[in-house]
Amino acid sequence: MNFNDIFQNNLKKTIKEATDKEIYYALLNSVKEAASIQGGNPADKKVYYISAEFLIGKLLSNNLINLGVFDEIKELLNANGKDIAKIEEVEPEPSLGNGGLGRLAACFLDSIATLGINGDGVGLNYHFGLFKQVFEDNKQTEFPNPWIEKTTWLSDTGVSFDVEFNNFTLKSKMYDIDVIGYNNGTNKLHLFDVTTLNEDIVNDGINFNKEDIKQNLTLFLYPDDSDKKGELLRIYQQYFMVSNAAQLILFECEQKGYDLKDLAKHVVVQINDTHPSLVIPELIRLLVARGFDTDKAIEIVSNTCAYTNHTILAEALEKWPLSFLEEVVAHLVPIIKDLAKRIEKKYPDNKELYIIDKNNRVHMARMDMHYGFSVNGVAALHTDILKANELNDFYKIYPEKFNNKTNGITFRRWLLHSNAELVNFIDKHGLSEFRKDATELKKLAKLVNDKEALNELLKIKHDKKIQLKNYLKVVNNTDINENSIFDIQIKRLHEYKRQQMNILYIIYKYLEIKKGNKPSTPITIIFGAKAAPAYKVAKDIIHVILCLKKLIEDDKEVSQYLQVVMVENYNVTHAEKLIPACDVSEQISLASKEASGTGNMKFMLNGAITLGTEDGANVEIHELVGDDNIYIFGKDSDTIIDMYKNSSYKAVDYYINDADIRTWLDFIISPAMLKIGDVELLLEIHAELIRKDYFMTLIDVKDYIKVKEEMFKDYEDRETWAKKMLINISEAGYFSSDRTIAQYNKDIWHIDTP
Ligand code: 26V
Repeated sequence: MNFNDIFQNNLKKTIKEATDKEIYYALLNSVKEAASIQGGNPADKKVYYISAEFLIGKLLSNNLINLGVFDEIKELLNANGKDIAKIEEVEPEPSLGNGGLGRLAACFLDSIATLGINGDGVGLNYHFGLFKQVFEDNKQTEFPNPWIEKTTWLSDTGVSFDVEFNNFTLKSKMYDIDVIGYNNGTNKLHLFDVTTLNEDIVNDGINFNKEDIKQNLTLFLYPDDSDKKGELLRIYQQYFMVSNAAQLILFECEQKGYDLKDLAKHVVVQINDTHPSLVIPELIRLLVARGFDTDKAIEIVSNTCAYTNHTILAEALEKWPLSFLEEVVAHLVPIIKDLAKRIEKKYPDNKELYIIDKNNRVHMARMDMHYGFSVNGVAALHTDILKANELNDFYKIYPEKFNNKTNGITFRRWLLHSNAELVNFIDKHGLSEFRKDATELKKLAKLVNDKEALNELLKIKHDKKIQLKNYLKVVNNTDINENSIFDIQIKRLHEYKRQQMNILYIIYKYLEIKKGNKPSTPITIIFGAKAAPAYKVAKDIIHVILCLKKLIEDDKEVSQYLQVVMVENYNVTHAEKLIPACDVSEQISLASKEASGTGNMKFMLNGAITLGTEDGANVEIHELVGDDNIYIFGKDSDTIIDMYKNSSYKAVDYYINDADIRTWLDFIISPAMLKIGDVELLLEIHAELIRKDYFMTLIDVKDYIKVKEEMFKDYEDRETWAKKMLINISEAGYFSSDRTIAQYNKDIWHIDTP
């Protein structure tokens, strides 16, 4: 196959004559053609990775990289006066995920295909994604984020299933996106849609009639579920997703002539968080409909399904009222009740194991653990906490089901694509094998005393900072100082991630500069985060950040030394520019609450140094790089878990007893801030932090500021800092999602690879 020929054929005119858009569409069509020529990853067994989210990002460049033709095409375009970066800009980015969970699913698909594993993703084709974030009046507003154009990565497969709800049946349409393995076969991401969708029912931002299921089902990911109608819509979405998945699985098995009694020999279903959990009763229902008795159907399904847990936060573990399920999919309810009864009979004395609780809520995770063969957490600490606390009752009865799979990231996107300069450096030092075996990066450590190499690393970082500066000018209308320290916190906005603690640092620093204590090197603190539309406190935190940004911008005395940036509509594309330019990676969650984090891995791989708590995968980063190459602060997870048990944290005590903390908090409602911001919102967040602070910002804030200041001081010794960068890059190989997926396959999936 000659990709170049395919491309010229699709373009139908010379590159010089074509517009960037025409080139993009021609490349897109060429990639699809090449992928179909390349074929799949055949095996007797197949994994179906079912997920409500796949945060795939733009696809063009990554597909070219995985096909092995990126450099060739880049040069060809160059020779004809075109710039691949400009072509990339034409591509719309789908926002089919909230954050880490959805991006992980995308990294996993890349690695599954790359390792030659037979495996497809299954999800929903949300036309408007999560939402597009726009800042107005220092606040987040939400708009639809359409991404499906006439020429699109989606291919209509012609496959369709009927999905039955109580009062109507919906016809699905299956679209596929190619998932091209790096130098390997092509798998599929199947995105299901309804034939009756109507985009025009969206009015005024992201509002629409939540009850009009036929027309709204695949409009948005996680539409606001702060009321009953929203919750019901989520159940409609989830059932639609899993019923299609289950029908597809059985259809493919029957097509291949497999005996469904051996389903578990041919299929493994990976349930990504609890959103796809209804696949368990749905598969049982379909098997019973095909003549299996219930016991046998349950046994088959239990040997087929595996569950991944992504959070210990109780409020994020789904528990649907049985009455809601009755309203949407009554035909699943007898099966769920039967599954629940069996457990009640077996373990009558432990209500914590019950699938249906005394309030008639169905605990989805519990169903997964009882009727699946594997339960995994996503980082070592997270899995340990699940075993010892949240899921301890289950661990006691099913120790053999529990396993850890520390998350990973695809190096194709987060290194090869986003940091060609660093790739060059690695190649130059003879380590190009890292493409096949990421642990090859360890050998970079040999350069730790090589001044020239260390200077090269610093130069690369500086170049990436200039690139980011230029990028933010265009996309965010912001001018940043490339000679400042880039301190970056990019992740969904949630109180447990403690963006508010970073805010308190900014206030502290602002006041220090006002007092005349200027930093040796200016500091740029960059945020990127979307807040769930109904999550009030998160939106208030964004408001504070934007107000502080304005306050500092307008203060010439301070703004030369401290700048605050909030990147609008943070997404994968922005991340690809931000991460390579970062010096300080903010990973400051309340210990025990961040299951893993994956941004932390991307930053490390690109030579940023972590400032973090002993939480999630930070713990493993710490172990790998050692004390000298990471900055750890704050209370550990054991202490925090105990404090929750004893309800011993009282934010107000910190406010009363610590004058510094009081000063920083009160700054939020100072006249200068009230002049810029919304008085009500600022008062609200101020009160929240003093009265409640559920995620204990104040317990760690002083240690955080102390360690952050040490870190900035250490930044001044450029050579020592460059050594830290080098060690971080060299130890990042462990976090390749190829390693993670190889472990999933070895321990859970057992699929033969070439
Ligand atoms: C979601 C929500 C939504 C409603 C408000 C409260 C709340 C709290 C937490 C969550 C998280 C849901 C699951 C999730 O996204 N987990 C993330 O999964 C990543 C991939 O494994 C992991 O790196 C992150 O640490 C974890 O938060």
